[in-house]
Parts: sequence; C-alpha cells; structure tokens
Amino acid sequence: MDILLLEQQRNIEFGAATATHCPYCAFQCGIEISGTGADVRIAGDAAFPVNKGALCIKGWTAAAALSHPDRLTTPLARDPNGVLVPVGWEEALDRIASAFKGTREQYGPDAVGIFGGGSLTNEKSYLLGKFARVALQTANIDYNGRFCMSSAAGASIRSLGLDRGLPFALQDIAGAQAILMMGSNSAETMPPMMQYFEEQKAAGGKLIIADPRHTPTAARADLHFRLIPGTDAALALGLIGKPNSGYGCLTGQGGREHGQKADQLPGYRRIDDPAARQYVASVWGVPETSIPGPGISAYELLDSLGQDGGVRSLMVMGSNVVVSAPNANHVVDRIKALDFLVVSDFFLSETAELADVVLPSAQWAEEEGTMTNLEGRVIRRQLACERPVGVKDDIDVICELASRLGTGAFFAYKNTGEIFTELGRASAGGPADYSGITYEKIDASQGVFWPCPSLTHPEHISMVPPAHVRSRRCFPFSAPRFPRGRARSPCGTTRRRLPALPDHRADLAHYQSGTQTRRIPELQEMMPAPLAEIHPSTARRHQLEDGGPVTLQTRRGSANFKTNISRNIREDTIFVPFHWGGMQAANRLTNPALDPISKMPGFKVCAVRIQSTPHPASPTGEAGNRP
Ligand SMILES: Nc1nc2c(c(=O)[nH]1)N[C@H]1C(S)=C(S)[C@@H](COP(=O)(O)OP(=O)(O)OC[C@H]3O[C@@H](n4cnc5c(=O)[nH]c(N)nc54)[C@H](O)[C@@H]3O)O[C@H]1N2
Ligand SMILES: Nc1nc2c(c(=O)[nH]1)N[C@H]1C(S)=C(S)[C@@H](COP(=O)(O)OP(=O)(O)OC[C@H]3O[C@@H](n4cnc5c(=O)[nH]c(N)nc54)[C@H](O)[C@@H]3O)O[C@H]1N2
Ligand code: SF4
Ligand SMILES: [Mo]
Repeated sequence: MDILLLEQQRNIEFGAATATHCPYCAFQCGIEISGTGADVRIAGDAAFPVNKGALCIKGWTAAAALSHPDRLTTPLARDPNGVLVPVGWEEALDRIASAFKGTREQYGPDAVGIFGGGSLTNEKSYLLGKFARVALQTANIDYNGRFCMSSAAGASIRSLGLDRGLPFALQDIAGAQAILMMGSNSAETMPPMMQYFEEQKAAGGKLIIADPRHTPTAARADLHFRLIPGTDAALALGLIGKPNSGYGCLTGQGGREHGQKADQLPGYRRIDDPAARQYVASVWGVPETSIPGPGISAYELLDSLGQDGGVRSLMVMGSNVVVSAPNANHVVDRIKALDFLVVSDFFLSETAELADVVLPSAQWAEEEGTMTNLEGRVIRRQLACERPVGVKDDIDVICELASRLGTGAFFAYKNTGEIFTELGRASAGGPADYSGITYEKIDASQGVFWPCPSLTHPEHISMVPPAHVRSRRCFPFSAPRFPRGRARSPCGTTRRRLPALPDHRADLAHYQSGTQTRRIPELQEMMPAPLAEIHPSTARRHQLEDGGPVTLQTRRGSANFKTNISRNIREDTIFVPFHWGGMQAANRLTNPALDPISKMPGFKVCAVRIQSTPHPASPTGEAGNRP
C-alpha cells in the first residue's frame, strides 16, 4: 500500500553506510550498517554517545537474521487438513478480518485480543494501541513489557512519580560515589554499559551488586550480596542508595508510553482518566465513549484464551509467548483453545507454529521509525536494506486490516513520519510528552529525551540529557510486592572472595525467546543449549555430572537442561536461561502468580525439584529461567 510505494520512490541507495541502531536490547547501541543481501556488514557507531562505538556479540552478528534462509517471505494459512501453507496477502488479510468480525459479532468486541511487543517501534506500538481501541474497540491489548519491567515501572512511579527505564542519564553513573544494582547483570545483558562502571571505578566510585549468582557483573563489583532470590526487600530496607532494577527490551518503554498496555493511552496517560480519554478521542476524531476502558494484563489475557468471557481471536505482533510467558504448558493449552490466532513475525516462532494465519514481517533494517532507549532517549531506526519480496511492514498490515474492518479513514497515513507526528499530538500534555520531537531533531542531535513538549526550547534540542532527566537520579528503592509475602532475611549474604566464572558466557549469546539468536551460527556455537547452573554440593547430592543432562520439575511442568556445575551459584539455588522452546523451555516450570500492583508475573523465582533420574531423552540440557 501507499507507505510501501513511497519508500520505493525515495530511491534509497541500499548498500551505502547508514547510521541506525541494533535491533535487540534497550541499550540501543548506535551501529553503522552497509552492504546488501548476504553481504550486509555492521560496525559500532563511535559518534553515538550511548555505546560510543562498543557493541556486544549480538549486535555484531545481527545482520545474519536479515538474509537467513528460515525467513518468512509469504503469508501462511491453514489448509483444510490443518497444514500451514503459503497464501497471498489478500487472502491472509481477508481471513483475519473475517475472523475478527465473526468473533466480535458472536462474543462482543472484547473477545478479540492483541498481544504486542517491546521490540516494536514507537510508531507501531502507537498504531497497535489505536487499532485495538478504534478499529476493534477491544479493551484487551497488552504486551510483553508486562513480563519485563512493569514492576520496576510501578516502583519508579511510586517513588519518583515518573517511570523511565533508568531514572538518570548513563553519563551520571561515572560520577556516582556508590551504586547498588539489584537483580541486574549488565555485563552480560548490556555489555557496552560496563564502560560507564569502569569510568566510575577510575573516579573512585564503588559498585555493589545484589545477586544470588557470582555473575560477570558481580565479578567487577566492590561488594557482592549473594542473597537468597526474592529477599531484596529485606536488603533494600537496612541500605540507602541509587539502586536500579530492570530496564528491558528494546523499546519496552515506548510500548507502554504509547498505548500497548491495557491500562494506558498515548503519552503514558491512564485509560480510566476522563480528561485523558477526552483528549485522545479528540486527536483520533472518535467519540470518547467509543474508547474502551482498561483491559486485562498480559498473563491474565493469555489465561483467558478460549474461556467464557475471555479472548477468542488473538493477534500476536512482536512476542513469542509460548517461550517467554510463565507457566508455558498452560499457555499452550489456552492458545490451542482459541477460535483464531494470527502471528506476525520474521520467522516461524514457536507461537507462530500454532497460528491459523502467519504474516511475514519486515525486520529492523528494512523499516523506519523511532525507538526509546533505557534512558528515555528517543532515537531513529533508519531504512537501510531492501526487504525481501513478499514481506510487509507491520504498519501496512495494521492499516490494511483497519480498512477491512471499516475504519480505514482513521488509519490513512502517507508515511511513517505522519504516524509519529500524530503520536506526538496524542501524547501532548501527558507524562511522556513527545510533541516537541521530530525526526529532524532526532537526526540532528543523536536522540531527544522525553518529556519534550517544545519544538524550539533549547533544553529540548541539545545532545545532553536535560535537567528534567538529570534531576531525578537519587531515589529510594521500592521493591515489587508479591502476594505470598516472600521476603526473608537475606542470610547468606557474603563478602567472601569467590572463584571466577567459567568461560561459558551463560546469557550473553541469546536474546529473549531466542527466535532470532538461535538462528545465528556464531551465537549458537557460543551456547548451543541451555545450561542449568548448579552448585557442586547440590550436583553431588543428586549424582549429576558436569555437562550431563538434568531434568527440573515443578508443579507446573518439567524441562530438560545440561548441567553446569559451578561455585558461582548458591547451594540452594539453580539458575537457568529462558531462550529455548519445547522441552528446553524454562517457562514450563515458572509460576505465573501476579504482583498485585504491576500485574507482572513473579516468574523469575520459583521452587524447583531436581528429578533424581535424569531424563534419558534429554540430549542437550534445558533450562530455565533467570532463575
Ligand atoms: N544477552 C541478553 N541480553 C539481554 C536480554 C537477553 O535476553 N539476552 N534481554 C534484554 C531484556 S528484555 C531485559 S529485561 C534485560 C534484563 O537484564 P537484567 O536486568 O540484567 O536482568 P536478568 O538477566 O533478567 O537478571 C539479572 C540477574 O538477577 C539475578 N536475580 C534473580 N533473582 C533475583 C532476586 O530475587 N534478587 C536479586 N537481587 N537478583 C536476582 C539473576 O541471577 C541475574 O544474574 O536484558 C536485556 N538484554
Ligand atoms: N523465565 C523467564 N521468562 C522471561 C524472562 C525471564 O527472565 N525469565 N524475561 C522476560 C522478559 S524481560 C521479556 S522482555 C520477555 C521477552 O519475550 P518475548 O516477548 O517472546 O520477546 P522476543 O523473544 O523478543 O519476541 C519477539 C518475537 O517477535 C519477533 N519480532 C521482533 N521484532 C518484531 C517486529 O518488529 N515485528 C514483528 N511482527 N515481530 C517482531 C521476533 O522474531 C520474536 O519471535 O520474556 C520474558 N520471559
Ligand atoms: S548491548 Fe544491546 S543494543 Fe548493544 S549490541 Fe548488544 S544487544 Fe545490541
Ligand atoms: Mo525484558
């Protein structure tokens, strides 16, 4: 449709170097991408002030996913035998629109649900939220950010009055006398961030880590509290400092700022606030009464699938919930009970395998838009490569579906920039005000920090974080609350010198549900299967051998891993990553109990049993969770 045509007419010189950003985590390293086809090359962008040229291995190898042979290049739909077969775009979009209409007629608008992702650009996040409220008129839209940092966000709002991934600019790390990090392993999850801690160390500052594991980040710390998982509240109540907890997926921040979250409208406005509803309705040109109220949160939405009063038809865009949601066996059962599932992805993810219709989406280098990094810096994703024939941008998909649902007039954009301008207007006056941000301003200043209510005020056009970002850097920590008071005293806290971490680079190689990184040869070589990190005494008690199989079990399921015997873990704790599917999925084990305030599942910690007889059919290992 028109956006596609316009991009082609712009006659971009594909292959020339383009400054853009890594597709993965919220650090959003600046990269330079050049070349075409299988010869696309990536280099760190030394001019971008966040990573200053540094990248992790995932960034260096990100181009491999663009030309990967597994790439979806045509829509797929079930044939009469239930097999996914290639179909044309018209047929795929018609099937989706007719399923959504049928569900709406039979069960009402809230029976159609949307599950979005923090990896979507701000423009897509905004449009998906508007699509839910205007085209589908459903309350039920939520996204993977609820699995990521919504507890940290809730804590920030209560302690600071503002939710921003990091409540201070990265450059302020270097000047801090002491920093306490609880439940964060930046050396493996955002390695280029470590340069700021090195600067802090050189200036005489101290780093304190609270983590049950002796991680590479803890190895760099002056003090390591090796606490029992879930006891952070007890630790945080004796300590005063500048702690940090959680700053997530790519633009998870933008996702909730612009309406993918069940309780929010663009600009981080509450959907139950009458003034906010009135204002956003006026921007959208719809009656205020037509905007639905708050919907249910991500796990509640998945739990409702196919149930009476629940969601019957679901669209998933930018998430692989079968691998990443807690209590995965149950989630698969619920998905199978749906009347209709459509998944948009680059690859046939574990979730897409269960879909009635699969849509092939453009990847990061083949689209344009904006993202918001962990500092609240709004940056540009630039179009750098031609997308494969047959692949569409999610934006085109949303607009074409809206048109089939009779609401095309509300989704008539000439280009992505028009969507961003409308997003800015819809956010104006809200806590996350983007109205003073333009693509041109971002390009001229290496990103613009929100809130940015003014097009011209000098504070909103400079490269350094403005005062409103910098002033919020000292705050007390509010720990997330879980229903069954778990807080115990952090006995076992230690200052012993600990042995070095073995060089298996546990978590560095893989990203999230692994759909992308499990397909990249260098990353698979670094970590071909999930390792369960187990203390030598625990391993001895259960007769486990290093490198051998181990099966872990909870009331919700069991999963297979490879044993990694290590003194870096507490004797009473096992750590597993969550980047694999099938019998290697950590989330088969995890507990979906929700934090009553943020509705984030408490799945990062659960009680687990080692099955005494290791699973014979476990060729590799399997494993879980960050724990
Ligand atoms: N390589 C890689 N990098 C990533 C990602 C990825 O998948 N792979 N994902 C990105 C995303 S979306 C996110 S949200 C971030 C997450 O990155 P981080 O915030 O660094 O978080 P995690 O790796 O989830 O967990 C960090 C540490 O918390 C410890 N921990 C577990 N339970 C507790 C507890 O109860 N108390 C304390 N104090 N510590 C605990 C774990 O041992 C672990 O070392 O990383 C981003 N970067
Ligand atoms: N046990 C356990 N579970 C966890 C966590 C944990 O620490 N432990 N961490 C949680 C956290 S922090 C997070 S953020 C979630 C993440 O988990 P997910 O929500 O599953 O996130 P991704 O793996 O990034 O999934 C994104 C999917 O969308 C596709 N995709 C990426 N970008 C786009 C796009 O622009 N358009 C479309 N159509 N598709 C796209 C990718 O190929 C991938 O299949 O997992 C959570 N689950
Ligand atoms: S730290 Fe994050 S943004 Fe930077 S290269 Fe690695 S995955 Fe990409
Ligand atoms: Mo995340």
